[in-house]
Amino acid sequence: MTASLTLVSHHLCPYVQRAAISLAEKAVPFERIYVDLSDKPDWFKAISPLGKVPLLRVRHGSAEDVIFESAVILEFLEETEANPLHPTDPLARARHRAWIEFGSAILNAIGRFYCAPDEAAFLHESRGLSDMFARVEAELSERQSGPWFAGERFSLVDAVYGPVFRYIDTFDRIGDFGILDGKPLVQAWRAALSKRQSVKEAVSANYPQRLHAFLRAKGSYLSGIIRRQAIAAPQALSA
Ligand SMILES: N[C@@H](CCC(=O)N[C@@H](CS)C(=O)NCC(=O)O)C(=O)O
Repeated sequence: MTASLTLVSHHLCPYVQRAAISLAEKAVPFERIYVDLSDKPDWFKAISPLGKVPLLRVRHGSAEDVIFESAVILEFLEETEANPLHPTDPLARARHRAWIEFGSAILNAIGRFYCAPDEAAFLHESRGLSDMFARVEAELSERQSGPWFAGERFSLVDAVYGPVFRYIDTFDRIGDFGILDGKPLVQAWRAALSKRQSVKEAVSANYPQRLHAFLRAKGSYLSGIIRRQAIAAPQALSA
């Protein structure tokens, strides 16, 4: 496709990352610009119907279209760019789309986990997350082999779960919450994704520090744990 693409991003957004990973896997050149979601510029409000990132600006000649919603952006890239990341079989493709949706549900659960106001809510959300990953473990156990969700071929499901596991990396630096305990296939998938170049390069180098500062400022139960750790060991978590 001969269009120039701009991915309107935010440094921490996992939905943006899935689009960046897809573009990298397809070797499609694109520009990336960042917006401050706490102070959205007028141009962004004008072109983002839901006020959310990611947006994909597609410029062809002097015309421009804007696509919103990450799942739609992924599908658009599948339809317009080479190097497919969806399987060709319709049933397999439907299953992949369903697990992408499940990945979004996990992201919502992660948001509830780090926003939980007190210990009871926090434990409830961590159990909920553990149960969701148990479902993923069961799904992976149906596959013949790794390293990716569907075996040898990296797919859009992988592009979605790479950013999911990035949260778990940061949570692990804060404490042992046991979310992935007893889930060896999920752990192996997570390890493979953390080494994939497109996944690594979907965020900037200071992403862990940014996410850590974001979580600390939430005023949640998790923020309290981070603050107490910072008092006990001032250097440990900022590295
Ligand atoms: N369903 C949307 C979710 C995107 C989303 O939630 N983006 C967040 C950042 S990760 C956002 O822009 N939130 C707007 C805000 O914080 O005001 C998608 O898949 O693109």
